[in-house]
Amino acid sequence: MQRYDFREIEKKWHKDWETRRVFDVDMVSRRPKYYCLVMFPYPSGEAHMGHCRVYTLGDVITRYRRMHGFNVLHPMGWDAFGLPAENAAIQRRQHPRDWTLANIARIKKQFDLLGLGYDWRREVTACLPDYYRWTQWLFLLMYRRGLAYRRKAPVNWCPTCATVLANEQVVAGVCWRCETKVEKKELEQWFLRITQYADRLVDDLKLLDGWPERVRIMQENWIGRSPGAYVDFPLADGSRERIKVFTTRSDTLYGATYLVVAPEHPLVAKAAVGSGYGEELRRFVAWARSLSEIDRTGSEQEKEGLFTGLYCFNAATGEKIPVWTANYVLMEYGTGAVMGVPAHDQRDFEFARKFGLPVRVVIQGTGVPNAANLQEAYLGPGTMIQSGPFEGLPSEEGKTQVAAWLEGEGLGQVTTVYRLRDWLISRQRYWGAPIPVVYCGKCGIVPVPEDRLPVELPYNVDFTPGASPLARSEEFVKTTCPTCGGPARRETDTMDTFVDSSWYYLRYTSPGEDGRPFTPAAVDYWMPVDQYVGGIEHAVLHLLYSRFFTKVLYDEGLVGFVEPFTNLLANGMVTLNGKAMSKSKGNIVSPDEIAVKYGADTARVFTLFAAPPEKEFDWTDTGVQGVSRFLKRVWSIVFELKDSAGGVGPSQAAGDDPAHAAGDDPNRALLRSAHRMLKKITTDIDHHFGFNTAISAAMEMVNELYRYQGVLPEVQRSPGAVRQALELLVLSLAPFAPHLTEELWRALGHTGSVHDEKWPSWDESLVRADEVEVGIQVNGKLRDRIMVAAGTSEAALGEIALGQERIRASVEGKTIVKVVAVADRLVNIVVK
Ligand code: ANZ
Ligand code: ZN
Repeated sequence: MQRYDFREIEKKWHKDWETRRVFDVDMVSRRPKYYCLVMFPYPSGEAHMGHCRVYTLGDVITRYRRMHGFNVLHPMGWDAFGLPAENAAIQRRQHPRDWTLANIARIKKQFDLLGLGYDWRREVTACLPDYYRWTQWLFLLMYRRGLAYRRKAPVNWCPTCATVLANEQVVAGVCWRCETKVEKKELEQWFLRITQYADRLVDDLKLLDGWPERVRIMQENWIGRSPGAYVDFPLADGSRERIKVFTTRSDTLYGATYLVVAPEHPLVAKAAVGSGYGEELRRFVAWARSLSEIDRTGSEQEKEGLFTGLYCFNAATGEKIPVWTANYVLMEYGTGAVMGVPAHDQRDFEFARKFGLPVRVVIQGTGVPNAANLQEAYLGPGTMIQSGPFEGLPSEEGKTQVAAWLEGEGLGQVTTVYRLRDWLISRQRYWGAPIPVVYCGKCGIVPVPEDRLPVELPYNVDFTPGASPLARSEEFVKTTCPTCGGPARRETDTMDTFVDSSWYYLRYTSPGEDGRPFTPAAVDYWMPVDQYVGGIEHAVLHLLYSRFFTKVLYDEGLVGFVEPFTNLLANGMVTLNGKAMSKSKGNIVSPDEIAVKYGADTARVFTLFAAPPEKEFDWTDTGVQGVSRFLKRVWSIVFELKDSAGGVGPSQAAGDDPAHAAGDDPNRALLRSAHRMLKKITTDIDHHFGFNTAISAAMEMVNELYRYQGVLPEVQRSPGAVRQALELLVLSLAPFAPHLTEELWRALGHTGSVHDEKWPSWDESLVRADEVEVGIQVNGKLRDRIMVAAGTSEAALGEIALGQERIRASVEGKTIVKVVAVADRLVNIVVK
């Protein structure tokens, strides 16, 4: 028998697939299309087993769909702009472009080593001008549609380096490079108006039933749509000024016993001027500003607050109520001011109890105490009480009626607010797509004309600390105005890399297109993506931004669909000793290492077998060894049994009909095991990508084959049964272990590739159990269990049941009223 020399085998088949261009696809195929996409990687350093896992998932789905007769697009590319390249430039004096391209070459080799089948003609590299030219074009499209705009926003600023820092470059409040305390600075920045699409981004989530529910919920929460009302509270200082609050519960207006404004609210600064509270207020505001949003809003967070010295009127009750400021109210949400309703809002409740503010119950739920001895806020619906003319209304109705009354009085408006903010895309750094606008003294902001794209990144720039390398490049900055020809300056901000990844899936459909970002016919044919695979860490931003881009392109008439990704598989991470594998943490297992030691097929099968794809799993060497043994056993059993197998093709030796042999015939049993394995593997993959249980089923089958070989002498083996069992095993392992199975398929006498074979179908009559257990009840009580032939008729079942010893005993002396039987399940005998 030949040795399982995986190194030789894997090399041989890589070359074969490569020369036959097996994974190249085009649009002329008669097969139905299938677009299988895995999120493109950021090319830092080299790939680790986390990459191996997710890209294997994509490859298995691709090979599986090909075997089902689909024309499968499976492309790969590089999310190649971004901060780490720039950091590498600073730390190692290597140019970001050189560093990135070298990494790409390295990772590409690793991918080839794993036998991942890509159509490399479609490779997309986000940092190259032929791609970012169209990223810039899309920015201009947004600008033209009023979706890109500029305004002041705070950035992290290191005064020593005189540079803007990304959030990741601020480590415990100081600059990562020089450890100076980081400050906030206001700069003009570019935003994309994603909030204009907030409603559609929520509403269309219902189209995505091929997405995991938890991802849809995360998106919904991120957008955070809240229907409610603005309510105005006139200040009680005779100034006619009003404080506008946002509430989702206008039905609780009569229970508002105070107001709270955010520490950053302009009213606080005003109150601090010339009041006895000034000093204390200023100190409080400084303290609150230093906290992060999470620290301020977490439910665990201690509520801190201060009375501002101001009062206002509750227009509904006519009461004069105090105005406070507190850490738990955010300036960026709603209006930055809240009406405090302690009886019905938990945060208000805790705040009121702490500072002795009155608590008034205005919604009476069933079984809820209406006195002031509440232990916590009552959040549910109920009947409005202590609410003037609205007394007795159900609270749901109260929401609309109170809001309508407020509108009528000119004291409020019905509105909806969102948690979603516009997308800040400006980055004050070098390694990104330059934002294609210029500033002219005469004409103002002027977009670069499309035919002058791309605005190319200059190669020779200065990476030493200081302003952004682009801002210091005179050659880049100095330009002429496209409108008036006068002197102008280029924008030096580059785009967030999430912009690059918001449309790459479209570029794959037509990578050579150089008149527009993609060819409409190609997008029509391939899109939407049938199966998207990627890490759960992208569940919110990347997916939201891509959905937003798609909707804008739809509105522009460039695509004919509103959602880019029909089905989503969110895979879990691979950890090492409980920590996510990552280059920067230095805890990496390299796929090369595993491929050299055990083979690519082992690396692939291990990542699939270790856990269901959605779950994270911890890397173990013993797990890898187990899988390696399994593949060796597959190899050996095929070689050991192949001489007992009949010839290739449908020819069957006379008299060799194992499928119809007696129930206990070992040849028939082998065949049944093979068909059951096939059914289990197919349905596990189809229903929930259950690759791990699919592989277990193949493992059982291998055990079955060894048992068969042990008990049945060669002369009694059915050549037909052996061939079918071996072929079904090899075919159903083909997507998982593509090299091993390719070799075994040939060893079984085939001349073509196993990957060009059709996925087999199972024989249901073989799969079905021969015997089933049936319970027998007397008056609904279980009295006996018996084994009968599967499919026994209901009438016959009744007869058999009545003939059983125990049943006879338990019905003796009674009258049988009726016998109800359910085939293959149970019999119930009703007696009196
Ligand atoms: C009065 C009230 C009574 C409220 C009640 C709730 C329950 P969601 O659903 O998340 O949108 N709120 C408004 N602006 C806020 C801000 N800037 N910072 C912190 N909290 C703010 O939450 C809306 C509710 O959160 C609003 O409705 C408001 O409190 C509070 F029984 O108004 B509510
Ligand atoms: Zn000009």
